Amino acid sequence: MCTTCGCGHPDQVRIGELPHRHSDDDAQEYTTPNFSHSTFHFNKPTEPDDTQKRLLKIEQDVLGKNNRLADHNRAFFEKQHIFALNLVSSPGSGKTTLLTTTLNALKNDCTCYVIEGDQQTENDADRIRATGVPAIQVNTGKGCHLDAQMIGEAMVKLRPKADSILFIENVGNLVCPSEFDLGEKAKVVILSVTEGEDKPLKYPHMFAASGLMILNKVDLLPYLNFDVAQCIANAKRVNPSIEVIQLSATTEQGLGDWLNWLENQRKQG
Ligand SMILES: Nc1nc2c(ncn2[C@@H]2O[C@H](COP(=O)(O)OP(=O)(O)O)[C@@H](O)[C@H]2O)c(=O)[nH]1
Ligand SMILES: [Mg+2]
Repeated sequence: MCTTCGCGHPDQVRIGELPHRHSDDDAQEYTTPNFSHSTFHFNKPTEPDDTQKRLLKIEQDVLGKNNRLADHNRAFFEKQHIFALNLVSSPGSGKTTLLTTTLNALKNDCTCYVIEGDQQTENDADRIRATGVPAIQVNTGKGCHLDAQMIGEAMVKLRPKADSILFIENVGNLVCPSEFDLGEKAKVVILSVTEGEDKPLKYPHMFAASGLMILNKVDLLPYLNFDVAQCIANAKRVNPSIEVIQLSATTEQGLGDWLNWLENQRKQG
C-alpha cells in the first residue's frame, strides 16, 4: 500500500494461479506464516476490521480534501484564463523532453509556466529554466504523486500571468497520479514505445483518466517490436474517447499535431 495516499486495499488484491504446475524437482514449498496480530491479508476477514475501516476513512478524507483544493485551483485557473495540463507517465517516457521541445516552440507566442514533480532533485526544473520559462520544482520525498495542495503552494510562488499555459509534470508513476485531481483542464498521459503496447491494459485507471495519450519516441519504432495499432486499440478499450498523438520529442515528428491540440483545447476554454 502506498504510504502517502493510502491507495489500494488488501481486499482488492488478487493472486492468480499458475496455468500449469511446473515440475522442478528442487522446487521449494512456501509456507504462509501465521501472524496472529498481523494486518496482512493472508487471513482475510469477512468484515472490514477496525484498521481497515480507519484506512478507508483516511483514504476518503485524503481524496476528499484533495478534491476540494483541486476545485479551488480550478476556479483560480478559470478566472485567470490559465490553461493547466497535468502530464503523467512512468519515469523516463519523455515528459521533460517533450516539455522543453514544446516550450521552445511556444515561448514566443504565449506565456508558459511549469511545475515539476519529482521525489528528489531540481534537475527537471533546471532543464525547463534553460528554455527561459519559469519553473517550480516540487520534491515529494517518499510521495509518489503531486496533490492539489502542492500545486496551490507552487502557484503562490509562480505568480502566473493571466491567459497563460501551466504545464504540470507529475511524478513518474502510472498509478497514483490518476487518483489525484490537481484542478487541471486535462491529464495527458505520455507512453513511450519502449514501454510495451500493453500498458493501457495494465494501468487502465491512468488511461481512463486522460483526455490525450501521446505515444512518444516513435523515432525508435524501426528498432523495436512495438505494435502501434494494438497499443491504440488497448488505450481505446479502457477509454473510448481518448485522443492519440504519435510523436518524437527529440526529432519533433508529430510536434505540429500536439501544438494544434493545445491550441484547440485552449480555444475551447
Ligand atoms: N529516442 C528518443 N528518446 C527520447 C525521446 N523523448 C525522450 N527521450 C529520452 O528519454 C530519456 C528520458 O527522458 P525524460 O524527458 O527525462 O523523461 P521523463 O522522466 O518522463 O521526464 C532521455 O534520455 C531522453 O533523451 C524521443 O522522442 N525519442
Ligand atoms: Mg522528467
